[in-house]
Amino acid sequence: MARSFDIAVIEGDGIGPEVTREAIRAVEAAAGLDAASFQWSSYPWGTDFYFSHGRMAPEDYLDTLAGHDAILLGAVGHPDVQDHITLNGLLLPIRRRFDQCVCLRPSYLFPGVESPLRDKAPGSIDMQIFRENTEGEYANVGGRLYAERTHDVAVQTSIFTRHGCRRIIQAAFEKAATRPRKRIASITKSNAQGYGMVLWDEVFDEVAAGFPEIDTESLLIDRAVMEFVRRPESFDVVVASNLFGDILTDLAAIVVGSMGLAASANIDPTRTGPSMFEPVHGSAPDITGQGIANPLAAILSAAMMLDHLQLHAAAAAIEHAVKSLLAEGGPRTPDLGGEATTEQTGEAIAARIAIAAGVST
Ligand code: GGG
Repeated sequence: MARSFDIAVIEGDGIGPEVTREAIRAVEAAAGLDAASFQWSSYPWGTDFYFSHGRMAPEDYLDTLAGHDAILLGAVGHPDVQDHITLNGLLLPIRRRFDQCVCLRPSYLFPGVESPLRDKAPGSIDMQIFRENTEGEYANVGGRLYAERTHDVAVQTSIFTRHGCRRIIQAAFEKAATRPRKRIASITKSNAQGYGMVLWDEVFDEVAAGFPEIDTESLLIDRAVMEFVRRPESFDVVVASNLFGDILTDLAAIVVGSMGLAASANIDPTRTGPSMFEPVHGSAPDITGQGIANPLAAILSAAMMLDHLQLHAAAAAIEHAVKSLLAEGGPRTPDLGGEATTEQTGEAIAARIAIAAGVST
């Protein structure tokens, strides 16, 4: 039976529209494998909207999104708008409103892609990083006192709840249990952050007790960044707070070759509301409009969306197309040492998917 899905598309800023276009092209090419069809509901929110309306999206934008099966996001950010406005005016409220407590960001060294680290074998780096996504350092709790005076004060509070720690750590353990290496690393700074991150450590130990088959390690963030460079192959599943997860996933993306390959999913595990899928990278104003942005992170994020929607054959076809394109020296954008455009890369991926789907292009 054909299944149809209504996807909210927020292309956003900078290279967002360029890469999102290719993600949609890949999904359309793969949809037939699961007898699925898609309606793409496009919302012109972001900094252009901000310049005309003084806000990043209409007041009721979260209600608008609630009716969709998933959200596909490109990028947010503009050099003329402070980043806290773009993030807090669009992206972070979506994660909180729809309780997208799991931010899953895989990092994999694809065959055919070179790590900046010496002698790393294809496939040898393979991490699944679970970033807490609705509280922690991004909770947006605090305020300013005496703003615009010389003695102004800013308070920024991190929020760590037992419930919030438990659900991200539990999700990470559940993933580790499905993977051959069965390892998990928890990253905090609980020697200095003696309340919230100590609570995190306690919850980590409690959840670990339910998974005796999984090897665990707990690292402080300063040690973790060293080990991500020194021994990235040793990490399997990693779980970290909102801020640390954000930073670690940029580092991991570069270790496996490019920000242009880093996909991400913001997931509500209860499936009550829509989950959101976006490349890890931002709007990249330095290359916007040049047609050279790498669309593979957006395409792989769309594959994560398909997996979440239980369209596993379509998701696998996209992942295989990306893997084979990279392994076989197919067209690639300049960040990966190639000369292909965003569109040429997207077309090459769609052609590979079409072969898998038995459709002629
Ligand atoms: N691809 C989405 C995007 O533009 N992200 C920019 C960003 O700064 N995100 C911060 C975050 O993921 O928390």
